[in-house]
Amino acid sequence: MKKYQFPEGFLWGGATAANQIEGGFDEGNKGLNIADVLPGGKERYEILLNPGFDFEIHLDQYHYPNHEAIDFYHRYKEDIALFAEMGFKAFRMSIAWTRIFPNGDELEANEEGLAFYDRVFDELHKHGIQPVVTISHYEMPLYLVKEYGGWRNRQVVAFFERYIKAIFNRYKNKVKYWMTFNEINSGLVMPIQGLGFSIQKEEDKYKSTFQAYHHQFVASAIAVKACHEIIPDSKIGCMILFAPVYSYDSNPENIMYALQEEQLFNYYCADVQVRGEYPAFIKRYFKEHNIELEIQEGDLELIKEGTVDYIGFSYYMSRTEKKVKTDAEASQGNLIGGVRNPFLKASDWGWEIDPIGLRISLNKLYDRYRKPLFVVENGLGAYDQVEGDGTINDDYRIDYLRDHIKAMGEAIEDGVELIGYTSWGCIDMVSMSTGEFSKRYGYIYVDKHDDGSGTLERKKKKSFFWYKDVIATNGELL
Ligand code: BGP
Repeated sequence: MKKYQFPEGFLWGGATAANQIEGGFDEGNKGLNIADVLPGGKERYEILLNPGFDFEIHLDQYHYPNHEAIDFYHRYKEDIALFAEMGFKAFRMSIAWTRIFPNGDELEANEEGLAFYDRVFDELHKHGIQPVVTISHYEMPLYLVKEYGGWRNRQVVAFFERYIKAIFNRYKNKVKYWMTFNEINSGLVMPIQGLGFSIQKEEDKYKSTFQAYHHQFVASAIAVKACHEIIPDSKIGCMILFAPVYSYDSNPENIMYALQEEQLFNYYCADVQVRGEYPAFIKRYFKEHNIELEIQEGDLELIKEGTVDYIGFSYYMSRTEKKVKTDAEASQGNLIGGVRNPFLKASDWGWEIDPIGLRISLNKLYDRYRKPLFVVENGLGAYDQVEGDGTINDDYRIDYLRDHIKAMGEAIEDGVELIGYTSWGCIDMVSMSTGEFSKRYGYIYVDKHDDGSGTLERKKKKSFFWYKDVIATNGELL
């Protein structure tokens, strides 16, 4: 059996997001954020893809899974001890902006929120685990969405700056790895999550989306510069949802189409954040969609100065494209579109499983940018079964992860600089796209169900012991 060589100090671990694990949605003076008002189940999917939700809480109508989530807010010690038992070197988590600035536009940070993350970071360090912190993971203060229109409004940049300076100053001795916006490019398909839009008017959809992006790019550059100033020994990255785009066949029309989709979805944001300038291809796109950005004096210089140190990205699937496609060919459940790839199997949610696609992604990103890469999300959402004896035999998850880790090993041999792997959902949590608990990713099972019932008890799955061995042998024992 082939043995893979992962670099010394490789950051093995797991990844989470505040709104999907913490719960305690109204504790510690926390304000409401977008995730707090998204219902679970089918409604959520519709809302994500068809913005127009009124963002009010309808307690009598909907179940809000993020309100209690898996109660990490109260159980973080127990959970971190389990991560430590697996040997985690790194734990990716996010800070909820609304714990620090409940409405988003206050002048002073909320001490109770700051103190909560102090406790979490201290607990991680106690176990020798490096926190890797996402500054904004699919949530922003609801107040900023309703009163200011989310990232469409330039004023939000200043509020964000206040937020990041508060957390950099507070945690400068505790957090060395940072990331700005989670899956920043996903706002192209899910503007609610990524850009904080509520109602998108069809007529100004393009303009407002790309204007909001411009504001995020400025905010990201401000964050990078501030991070380097306040925490000189830190590394701050971007976070891209990367899904390599394949042409369905060798028809040049389809190859060109796949290339354009790849440019827009995979590279548009990354080019700005990594190279510090708008890519050449976007000029034509803007012209064809009548987009004229409002760019303030100094913005482009700032973007040039605020380039990231590494590229964090999530990888779940590839995408296969065809210029003209019928509904029957469309891939099922794949949030980012495309047609079904006849060579690939898919998860129960229609996400196509393609480990070679991860090797391809790593090669593409490294060829283009020559910056260290960090796989900060990857994993299999599956239905798990607790057996009569209490065991959870998730061999399908082990197979999935093993194949993807091997693909990373191959990419390292290809010459790619890869610094870490934090698989998604190291502990079961609320699913982002379905708002349900039954789509599980964890090495740790949480007794919590789609209707909100469950004891919240944690149980180790078979994959827990497998991943522990992988980490202990630095990827040799797969
Ligand atoms: C990514 C998000 C995560 C996450 C993961 C799995 O897009 O960054 O927040 O949840 O996907 O998605 P899901 O939970 O919908 O299966």
